This record gives sequence, C-alpha cells and structure tokens, in this order.
Amino acid sequence: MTNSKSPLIIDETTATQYASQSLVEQFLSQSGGMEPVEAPAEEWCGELPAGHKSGFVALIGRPNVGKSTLLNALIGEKVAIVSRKPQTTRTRLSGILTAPTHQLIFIDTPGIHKKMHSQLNRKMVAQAIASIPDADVLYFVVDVSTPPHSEDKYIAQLLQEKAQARPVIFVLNKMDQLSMAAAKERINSYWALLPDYTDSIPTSALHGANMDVLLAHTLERMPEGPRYYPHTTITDQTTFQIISELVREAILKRTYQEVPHAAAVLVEELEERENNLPYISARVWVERDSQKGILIGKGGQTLKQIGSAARQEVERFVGGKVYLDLWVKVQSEWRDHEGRLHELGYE
Ligand SMILES: Nc1nc2c(ncn2[C@@H]2O[C@H](COP(=O)(O)OP(=O)(O)O)[C@@H](O)[C@H]2O)c(=O)[nH]1
Ligand SMILES: [Mg+2]
Repeated sequence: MTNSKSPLIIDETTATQYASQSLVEQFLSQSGGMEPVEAPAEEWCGELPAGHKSGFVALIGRPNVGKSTLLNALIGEKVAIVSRKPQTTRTRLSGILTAPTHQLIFIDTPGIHKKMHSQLNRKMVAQAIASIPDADVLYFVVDVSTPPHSEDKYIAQLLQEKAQARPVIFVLNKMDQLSMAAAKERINSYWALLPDYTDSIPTSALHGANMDVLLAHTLERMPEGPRYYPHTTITDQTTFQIISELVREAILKRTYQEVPHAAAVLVEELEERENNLPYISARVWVERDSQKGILIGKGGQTLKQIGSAARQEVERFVGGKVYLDLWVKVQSEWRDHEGRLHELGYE
C-alpha cells in the first residue's frame, strides 16, 4: 500500500466524530492529500498569536515505567498502546497537543534497557537514544513505586552525556503506588541519579494526575516557534499503524512468556465491502509453530478472543463497526531479519 504513509488526522473533539465518516472515506481522503472537510473554528484561522510556543518533548525511561500511559494522558487520546509487559512500545511515535497558543510534540520511545538480544531490540534502544538530541525538553520518566533500577542509572548517565543543555524534567510516575512514609527517601534516591535535573513533577499517568502541572512546567521551557502540524493532527502514525498496534495490544494482554515478544502485526487490507462495513485484514506473525498454536488456542478460542477485543478497540478508534479478520503466520526469526523488520515498519 503506497498510501498508508499519511499521518492520522483527527477532529478537534474526539475520535467519536469518526462516526460521521467511515474509516475508508477518511483513509482515502487523507491519502489523496485533501484538506479536512469541515472549516476550522475561528481560533485556528489567521496568524498565530504573538509568543506562540512549540517544540519537542522526548519521553525517556526504562521499560514499563508508564511512558506510553503518560503520552496518552497528556494528549487525552489513546495514541500509544499500553501493557504490563516490558517492551510494548517498539517504535518512536508522536502525540501532538495543539492549543491556540502552543503546540507540543511528545515523542514516546521504546524503553531503554541493556539486554539487547535481537536486532529489533537494538533498533528499539537506538531509536530511544537518538531522540535525546532532537528534543527541546526531556522527560526522565521513572517508576517511584520501586527503588531505582540499574537501568535507571544507565539512562541517567546517557542523559548526562547526550542531553547537553536541554532541560531534563524528572517525571516521578506511579505516585499512586507510593506511601507518604516512603516517599521522601524514594524520591531522593531518584534525584541522586541525576543531580543537575531542571525540574521534577510527581505524577500518576494512570489517573491523569498532575498532567496540567507537568504541561505548565514544560511550556515554561519551550521556545517560541511555529505550529509544525495542522491542529487536527494528533499523531504521526498512520491509520494502518494504529490498527496494527491495537491488534498487537490485544495479543499482549492475552498471551504470555515469549509469545508477546515474538508477535508482530501487519494490516494488509482495509476496504469497504458491499454492506458498507470496513473490512480489515491483519496478519499476525509469530516465530514458531508452537507460538502459532498458543495464539490460536484450543478450537481457535484464543485467537477469537484476541480478534474480538481488538475489533472493539478498533471500533472505538474509528467510531463505527468494522469487520476484522486475523491470520496467523509463522515467520521464523523476523526479529533478526532486516527485510522483515523493514516490512513491519521497524526502522
Ligand atoms: N499504578 C500505576 N500504574 C501505571 C501508571 N502509569 C502506567 N502504569 C501502568 O504501568 C504499565 C506499563 O505502562 P506503559 O505505559 O506501557 O509503560 P512504558 O513501557 O514505559 O510505555 C501498565 O500496566 C500501566 O497501566 C501510574 O501512574 N500508576
Ligand atoms: Mg511504551
């Protein structure tokens, strides 16, 4: 598909506005380079106000600290998938927050960790590290529900080396899991990792707590600048990529051990059928026959559950009914195969 590269455009309010426009129409209009049909509200027209600020914020941290949850909470839309499993996020992706006076582009990154077994792992960590010098502000996201981990130390060192003059904000996440009694000592132990941090904000991304404070502190450190994206764009991911990720999320939530890490999803088809229902066909790759067996389950039960959960998420995202077909295919060693990684969009 050549036209699967256009960024996802979303209406001002919520994804439910998709209800008025089918997934396919929207997809085709994007790929044709057409402007959104509705005229923008007055506040989005004309010149930017004096002092308009904009810039990039990179979310850096070890796996599972809540970076993707934080991104979704900041944007107010689900643009990144989340799971309890480490290494859920495989690529660098953006969430774009536009207001009349500013535009912040948040870059969610794969977690930085040291066990890099596969080519995919190496690419994931390289992407996270590469986003450091591109950012105007860095969030060092940590999970205060546990003491600092050796990987937190490693990231602090990386930030010290690569952040240069860029402000680093400590995001002390999962505060909802920390008792008052333990808080002082715990937070001090994180601050000690990077003594020259610029700012520090306690958050609970899961509950959306302190997002406004974090945003205000971030804006203070943003330079004046243009609006880089139209105000309707909330992520750089394409519709195809988001659907693949939603399917992968359903897999991550229902499989264990090596299966989640061995699974990749490729949306192969998206078309309108006679009954007006968008038809989506996605192929799930695993690395071994045994994993295929686990994914399909007894009498096809597991795949059925995954398909049903994924379909509901996709329907929520597009704001209407869809037909989702999943196919499982064994692609041995795809995580170490350059061509296959490319096909999946893992650059
Ligand atoms: N209790 C609690 N859990 C959180 C919070 N933020 C994220 N989580 C959970 O932590 C897990 C990992 O989150 P995720 O955003 O995928 O982490 P990432 O790997 O850093 O992107 C998920 O189960 C989230 O629901 C938080 O503030 N409090
Ligand atoms: Mg993530």
